[in-house]
Amino acid sequence: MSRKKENKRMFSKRFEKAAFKTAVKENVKTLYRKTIDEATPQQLFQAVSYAVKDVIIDDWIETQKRYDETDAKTVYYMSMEFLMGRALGNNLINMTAYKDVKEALEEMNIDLNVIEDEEPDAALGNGGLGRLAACFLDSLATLNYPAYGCGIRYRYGMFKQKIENGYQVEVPDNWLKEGNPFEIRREEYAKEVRFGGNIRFEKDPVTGKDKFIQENYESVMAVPYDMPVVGYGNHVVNTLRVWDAKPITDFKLDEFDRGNYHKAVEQENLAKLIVDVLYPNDNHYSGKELRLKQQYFFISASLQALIAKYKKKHGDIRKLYEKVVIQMNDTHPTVAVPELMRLLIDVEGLSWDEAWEVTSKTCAYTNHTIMAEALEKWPIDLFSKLLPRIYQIVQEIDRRFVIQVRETYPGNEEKVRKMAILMDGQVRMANMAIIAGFSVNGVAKLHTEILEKQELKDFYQMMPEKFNNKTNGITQRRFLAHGNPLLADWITSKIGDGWITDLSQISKLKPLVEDEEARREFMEIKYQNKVRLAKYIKEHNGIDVDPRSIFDIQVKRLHEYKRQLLNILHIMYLYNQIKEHPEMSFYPRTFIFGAKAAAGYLRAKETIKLINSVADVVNNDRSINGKLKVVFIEDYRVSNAEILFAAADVSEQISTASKEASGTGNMKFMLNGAPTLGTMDGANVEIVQEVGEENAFIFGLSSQEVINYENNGGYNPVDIYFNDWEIKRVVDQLMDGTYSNGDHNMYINLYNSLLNTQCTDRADTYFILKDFRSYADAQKRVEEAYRDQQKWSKMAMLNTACSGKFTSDRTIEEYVRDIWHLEKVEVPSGQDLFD
Ligand code: 475
Repeated sequence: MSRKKENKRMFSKRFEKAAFKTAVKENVKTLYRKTIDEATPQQLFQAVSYAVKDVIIDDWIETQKRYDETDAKTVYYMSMEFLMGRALGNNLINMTAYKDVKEALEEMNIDLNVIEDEEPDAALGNGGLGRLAACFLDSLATLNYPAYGCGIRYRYGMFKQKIENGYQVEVPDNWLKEGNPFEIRREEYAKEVRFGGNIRFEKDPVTGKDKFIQENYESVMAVPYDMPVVGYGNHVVNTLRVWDAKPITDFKLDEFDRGNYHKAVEQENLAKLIVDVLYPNDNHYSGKELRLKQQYFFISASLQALIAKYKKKHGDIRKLYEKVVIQMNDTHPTVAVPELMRLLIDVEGLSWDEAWEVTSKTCAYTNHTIMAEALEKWPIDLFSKLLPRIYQIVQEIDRRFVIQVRETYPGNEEKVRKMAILMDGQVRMANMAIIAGFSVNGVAKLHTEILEKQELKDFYQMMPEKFNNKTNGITQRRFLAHGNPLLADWITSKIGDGWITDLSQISKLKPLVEDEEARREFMEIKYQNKVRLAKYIKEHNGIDVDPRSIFDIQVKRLHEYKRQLLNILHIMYLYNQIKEHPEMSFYPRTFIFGAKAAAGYLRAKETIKLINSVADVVNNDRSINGKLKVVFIEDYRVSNAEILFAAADVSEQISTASKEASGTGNMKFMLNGAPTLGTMDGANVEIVQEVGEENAFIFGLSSQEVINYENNGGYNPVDIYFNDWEIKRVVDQLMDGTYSNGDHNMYINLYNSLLNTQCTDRADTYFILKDFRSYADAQKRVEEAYRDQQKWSKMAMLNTACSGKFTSDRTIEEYVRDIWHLEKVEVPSGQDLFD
């Protein structure tokens, strides 16, 4: 039997173990001229992955063929970020072959978990927004919807974080160095992308139409790499298409530039630079020219490819929106609007009005943050120099829109000032996305309400029909089936495996909450997962933590609004109390952090140093008998996140109310049975609604209270500082050398951020001191609740049982119903066809 045929059979309904083992052996031999026993773990990872890919390929071909035959409408999810994590384990889960493969490898003396650990995370994203895109791709494939993810194949993804002497050090993430077994380079679909130069205007002598010719530009070739996105148990394989750049080879240069050595070198440099590295800022705009180049690069290439694909089957480009919908993941891909206009007008020959109809029926926009510093506003001179033709189109979109505003609100120039795209020398990308898109959505109920009532109020008033909410979700395939196999198997033994593709079924666990034996089993699994994490911590940090202590975990990007500082200040406060009252009863606690700080974000980096310094002091103080441990997990990323969520007792979701658009980590903790300790912010609100306030620990200002303080003033942290001596003591400990070996300046930026109005426009911008007491009280309630293990186990189990709403499958079905209007396409298995 050919290897291909063997592979096809081995993952079909009955797993062909022998065929699989042969394929792995053959791969080790052909790739490395080695036997299984001689191969390194990395070589085994490659060999296993190629065997798996071989099977995926058949379903991939079949899926694309079915899409073609059915001529189904397709969503293009445009995103600068796809935080995919590792592929091998997830692909095996979704192929429903994980256990079989694990067993087969065991028979060859290979540990699948060890092999999985050889795979670098595909970290092509920062945090929430990028991971959401990855969860959406998983759900789209699992729900049989035709979809492409379109993005950039960064040579370097999110930096690796090392902790040296308590400080974050960024190390380049050379994730492709061993090769990526799952990707396929598609040279034949390469597209040219042009930057800069000038636009010459001509009238076509024959048609009399205006023609715009770009001259003296620089250009690069965009070359796509396709990565398979495997649906769960349905033989669907969708595509994540990420673009690489290569220089235009000499013969393709303009006539004018042929033999221009200098220009050739320049284009080579541009190609290298453009896809070199992911910008590591989360919830933050960096107005760098290279970033705009990246945006236009992948958008232009993706749109050219999508139009070419459409035209293969369809004659009338004016009906594009019937077969294509483009979802813009925040404003980063918003240049899709004028680029689609350009392609339709300049290349396809449509009139402005025709092009506008197509564009505004094709593009939709998701907003992910209301943080002012994240708003993309490009300086007009930068924008127009880099994208001269695009800028002309933006000007025309703006001109026409402003006329409309003046018609709607005669004499109200304030409206124009607030809503125009071009204002004060800037191109406001969000305004363009809202004006051109047919849909504008927020990512949680509260977030969407804040958009409608505050941030985007004027747009909402003028075009309310565009606005809608799509509460985020997460994929239970990765964050339960793969990340927490013990709990996954237990749930399946109780309620069947329907939850894997229909998470609403997880509510069937609810009656079991009253079953003492079930609760004991549930807690035993949590304990085993805590042991697994304790082992990880011992290996990576050299710290002993007690799996019987409360595992209190805050893992997410480091940002002031997420308030890791509140968490660590509270730990300092607890430590003071334990030292002062050694006799006081105190349930042992392990506080665990994981967070990357943007490289240039000073206060964020100082917070990391503070956490590590507090960890040093507390963990080495024998007088507290191990009651308190603090652990900072180095290089928090998707792969170790899976271990952390499974092991958590308490989920820290403590952002300043109104600032966290949704949060998705909160959902991953809930799914894994960790109650939320949090503010009424983002999706926490909906989590509490599902699980009941008595099964969460809620504290702090409401979003309305925060917004009122922001608008009217009336909060002065100095009052709290002087009236609450315990708070004063911890704040002073930032400066007195307790956590800095006597250095009085180490945390000065943190100290000033809390108290000093000269350093920020408002002291304690994120209401840390204001919420401190309320947070400490909530932490006290956590301790009391945990002491009652019967009560706690009910709470924990109820969190899992009530998490059904937060699957990304539900989110995707809502996008499909309200925005994308796709139809499901069934894909027969290879076996049904050929055997
Ligand atoms: C929100 N990232 C979460 C999540 O909707 C929400 C990346 C590059 C440049 C600027 N910003 C980013 C974000 O804005 C981001 O990750 N936003 C997050 O999106 C998914 O759950 O609350 O903070």
